[in-house]
Amino acid sequence: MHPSEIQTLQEKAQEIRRLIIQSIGSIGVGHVGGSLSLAEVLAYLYFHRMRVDPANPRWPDRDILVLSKGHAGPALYATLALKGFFPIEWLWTLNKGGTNLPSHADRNKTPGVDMTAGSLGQGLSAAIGMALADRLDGKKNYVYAILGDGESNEGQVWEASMTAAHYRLGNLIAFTDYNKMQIDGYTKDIMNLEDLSAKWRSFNWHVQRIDGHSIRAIDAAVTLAQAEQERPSMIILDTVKGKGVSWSEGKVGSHNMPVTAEMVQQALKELEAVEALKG
Ligand SMILES: Cc1ncc(C[n+]2csc(CCOP(=O)(O)OP(=O)(O)O)c2C)c(N)n1
Ligand SMILES: [Mg+2]
Repeated sequence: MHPSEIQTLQEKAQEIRRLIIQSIGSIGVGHVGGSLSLAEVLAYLYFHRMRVDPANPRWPDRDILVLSKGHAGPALYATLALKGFFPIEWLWTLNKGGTNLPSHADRNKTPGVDMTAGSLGQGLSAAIGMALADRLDGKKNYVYAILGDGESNEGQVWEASMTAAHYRLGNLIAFTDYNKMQIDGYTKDIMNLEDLSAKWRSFNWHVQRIDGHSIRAIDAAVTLAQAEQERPSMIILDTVKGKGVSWSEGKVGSHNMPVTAEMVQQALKELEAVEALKG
């Protein structure tokens, strides 16, 4: 990837972060932490890798993303709005009465959302169904799925893991947003996942573990994952919950938190400062 492309995608990730904070700020409370940790992977997928058409959200040959950790809806909405699936102004209706953007992703409400989620543990199974169907139809697309580390406490994730490997779903690329925290505390204390790479490998997946905030690393990993055609891929993203904003970064309390107008202003300054440093 050319350095200028990486720079552009890093800036896009910061833009996604600013919109996440502004949209959650407009209702005053929401899932900040697990939304901010996804900014780079979503920027990369939607602005570099996925074949989608904002003018035709249900284009049958598109690449698909299942955001299994559906509570991070605000991150997906910010990305889809920037990509042109719907007007940016919709973001200021987040989770309000009559909105098209409920706090958890809903495919029947939001253009560009490919799967409804929020009840944790189910998204990978849905992604497997889509990947199987698309392969049967002879499509050349990819199905992506994003899981949480806390979500991976769910038994259904591991049933799905076995199933995807059994059916040799080379067109399925999943990510675990390994931000080390979940709703009630640190993942290592609640249900230790380690050795997470070894677990997925033993289920016969192609596994990589990378810095989930590095566009370059994400690009290299997705490229390798696409080259693997006989096995599904898991890309474990080492991330930081609440990344990019001092009042949320690395804080368990950022999971679902109040966001005041002052906090929005502070966050916007911090996120712009980072961009200026990089530029
Ligand atoms: C089946 C189910 N159980 C419980 C919840 C409540 N819940 C919402 S988010 C969350 C924590 C998820 O942790 P993680 O997957 O690590 O998310 P992230 O850190 O990315 O926010 C829980 C328990 C839920 N949405 N679904
Ligand atoms: Mg987590």
